[in-house]
Amino acid sequence: MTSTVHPIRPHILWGTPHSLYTGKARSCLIKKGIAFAERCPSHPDYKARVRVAVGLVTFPVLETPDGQFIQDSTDIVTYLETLDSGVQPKSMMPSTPVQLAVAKLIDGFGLEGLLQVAMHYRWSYRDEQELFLQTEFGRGLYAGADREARRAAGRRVMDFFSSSLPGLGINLQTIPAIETAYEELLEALDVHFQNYPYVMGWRVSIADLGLIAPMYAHLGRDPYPTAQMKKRAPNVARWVERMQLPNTPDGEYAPHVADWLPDDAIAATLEPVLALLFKDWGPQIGADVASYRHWLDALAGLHAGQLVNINDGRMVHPTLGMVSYAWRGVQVQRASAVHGLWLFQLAQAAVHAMPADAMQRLAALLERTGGQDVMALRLPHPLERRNNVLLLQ
Ligand SMILES: N[C@@H](CCC(=O)N[C@@H](CS)C(=O)NCC(=O)O)C(=O)O
Repeated sequence: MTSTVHPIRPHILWGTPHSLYTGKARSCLIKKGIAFAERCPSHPDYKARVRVAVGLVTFPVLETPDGQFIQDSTDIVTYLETLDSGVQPKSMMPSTPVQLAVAKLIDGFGLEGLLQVAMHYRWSYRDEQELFLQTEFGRGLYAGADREARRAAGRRVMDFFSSSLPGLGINLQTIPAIETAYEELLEALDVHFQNYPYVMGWRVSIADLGLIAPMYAHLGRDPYPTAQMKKRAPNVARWVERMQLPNTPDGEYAPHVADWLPDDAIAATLEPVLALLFKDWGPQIGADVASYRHWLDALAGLHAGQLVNINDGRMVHPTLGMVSYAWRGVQVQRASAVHGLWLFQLAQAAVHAMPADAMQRLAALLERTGGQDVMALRLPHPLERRNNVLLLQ
């Protein structure tokens, strides 16, 4: 079903420049050419209307011209796909089966699999970017002209976010592996973006939107990691810029048809990226699936609509407790990420909907990229997102 883009009131994107998940929603609006205004939570309406409607202190939130408030960057993209301007040629969802499944997988990898590295480079190098971070956190909270008041507003919330490092498994033992994994990913992406402007080829997709979340606000905007990205992988830095531009000034590439690759093909240069996705996100998904199964087994009775979280509270990042797994020669201990399971489920749904011939092509791709075991993982019970939280379906 399609609805009409409101002619007068624009969409309002509630979020901030330094917010990881806002970056996904913003790039989607920009690339679809949908008029929108962006507002920070410092605006009085955030507390009065947005927070109340969403039931959580978080962003991004998309306020639609007809008065809906949509939280979650993935739900925002799903909604934007239903608008008139979301139909071809602006849809973010590849129309062929293997490309769609791969794009959804990369979407999830960006949003959850790369959260750890994004938070590491923001907070482990805090001393090198303290003033920037104070100003950026303050930008979301203080709208006045007093520079020191903005920095002070930022300082007041920064410790909350930097304290999330242990829960993400970021510590002195894991940091070398986190950095090596990221450097390998940058290298693979740099080669890919030398060949193509977008993840799935010549046209932007949901894969770019998931990946831009960590790659913009943290890794491509905070001073320390941005310098690393520019020095090591300038083609990735250029893609980050491209994702903020409405049309595609892709004149740096040889003449091309601005579409996904023909015949449901996956670019050869994307295969090393997928291999890293399975290697680096796979162990986390495996541990999270096991912790979900364990949690379900311990429930007295399972009922649809039950909140999937360690306690009964509504949380932006629900968890079922700590998990532990081996990864790149270290033991990672971190909070399980229920949201990552939901994103993995969305990718798997695309796999299960495939016709047999596509499944065969996907199987060959998984064999080449080491993804068979990861894609064979099964959630013990489907998750559902409703009323801005994750529930048992
Ligand atoms: N799944 C949500 C996550 C949103 C999110 O984590 N937003 C951050 C700001 S970028 C936040 O509100 N963090 C506060 C918290 O974790 O409690 C989405 O995709 O929009």
